[in-house]
Amino acid sequence: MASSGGVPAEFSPDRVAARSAPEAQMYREEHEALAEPMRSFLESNPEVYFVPPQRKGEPGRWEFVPGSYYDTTVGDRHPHWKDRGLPQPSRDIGQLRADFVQWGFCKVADAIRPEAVETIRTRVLEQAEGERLAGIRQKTPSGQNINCCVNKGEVFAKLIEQHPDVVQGHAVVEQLVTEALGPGWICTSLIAAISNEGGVPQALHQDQGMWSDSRAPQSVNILSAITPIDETNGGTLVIPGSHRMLPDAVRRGEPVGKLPPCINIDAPAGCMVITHGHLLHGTGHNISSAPRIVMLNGMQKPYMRQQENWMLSVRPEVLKSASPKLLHRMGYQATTGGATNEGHGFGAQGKEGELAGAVVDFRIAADEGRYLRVGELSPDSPPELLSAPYTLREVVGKARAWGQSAPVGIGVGGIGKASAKEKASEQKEPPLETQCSSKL
Ligand SMILES: O=C(O)CCC(=O)C(=O)O
Ligand SMILES: [Fe+2]
Repeated sequence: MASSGGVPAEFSPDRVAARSAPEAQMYREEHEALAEPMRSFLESNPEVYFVPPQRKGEPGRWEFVPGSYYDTTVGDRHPHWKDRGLPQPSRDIGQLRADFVQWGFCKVADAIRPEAVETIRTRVLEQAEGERLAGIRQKTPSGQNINCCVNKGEVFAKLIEQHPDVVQGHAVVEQLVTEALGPGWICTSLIAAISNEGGVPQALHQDQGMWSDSRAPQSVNILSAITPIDETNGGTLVIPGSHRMLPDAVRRGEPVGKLPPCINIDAPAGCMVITHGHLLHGTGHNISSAPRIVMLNGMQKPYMRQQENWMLSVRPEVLKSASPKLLHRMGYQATTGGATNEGHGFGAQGKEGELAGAVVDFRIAADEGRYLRVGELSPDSPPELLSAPYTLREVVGKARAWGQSAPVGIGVGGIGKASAKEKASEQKEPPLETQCSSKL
């Protein structure tokens, strides 16, 4: 049976819609289950709700409802929490690990060097004012966010890569993140979250809504206190232990019940608070007159899409001076299953500095207006098209010159031949010659 234009009637959009009622759809229960555990959490905990942001021209005017989730204090002063051993700032990796597993967060004391804290604080405040004057301020219900910080000061690039010049506690922090996420983790974004006087509290949320039944997280957030934070200036609200309570309910197939109350996290400047992706949290409200600054630096599994689209947004100068570690962290290393570019990156493991998966040269070529992509080719293509200086050739040639693999079958001709020096210092990785499309 044929309909208009000879297209079989089964393919007509109306016919498809008529046969795709919700009951007919496959995997429906699983997709609907994505509303959980937040739906039952909100039903069972009515003191948690979305606080409508202030209206324009009425900063500071919102209805404070006593007894709500944000009407709270820090753990040490909270009647429910004060004697329960909530995380304290620590440099002891054993203690930090135990805190993270039990409570869903830990506080790495003195993780950032004091001089770097000061540089970040000054830079964030200047940037905030600059963006306001430029008319591009990114307002939030709590105050103001500075996005894509990597473009806005060298100190931020070093914060993302946890360079020892900035993050003196990097060994502890990176070890904990690696245990939480497994090897190969990358960064999702670096944002400065400023909470200003009168801002509203953020809705409680999980940063990781996916894999809602997992024990280990797929993402963690590193919240760096740049000003001291506490209950007076919007210290991050959290429900300690919620990173276990919510997934437990999902695994049991039961609704989430009544949860314990929120606290405000308190932390001195320079402390890094690492949070589990399933932990319920949100910005608190600031009743002090000074801005509160927390750097939000999420880390995640390498196969998840990143929050910041660093492939497009990073400034060329930042990319050119980026360390292999920073490039990796921003997702510029393909993993065979992700971020390959015109096929370059198949066979790569997503490691730092691995030329077989390095995609930054494509971006730099694009910036310089010389990215030549492979288009339609055929046996009838003119010779100049067949021998064109495709950027793919250049990138693959560079990887091969260093003894690293490239997609099977790509001839690199004379382009990218190794220099004697390069040959002498070949990388230690064994060449990967297989083309595999399933590895993440
Ligand atoms: O500002 C904070 O304290 C936390 C912000 C946050 O959790 C978020 O924006 O996802
Ligand atoms: Fe968050």
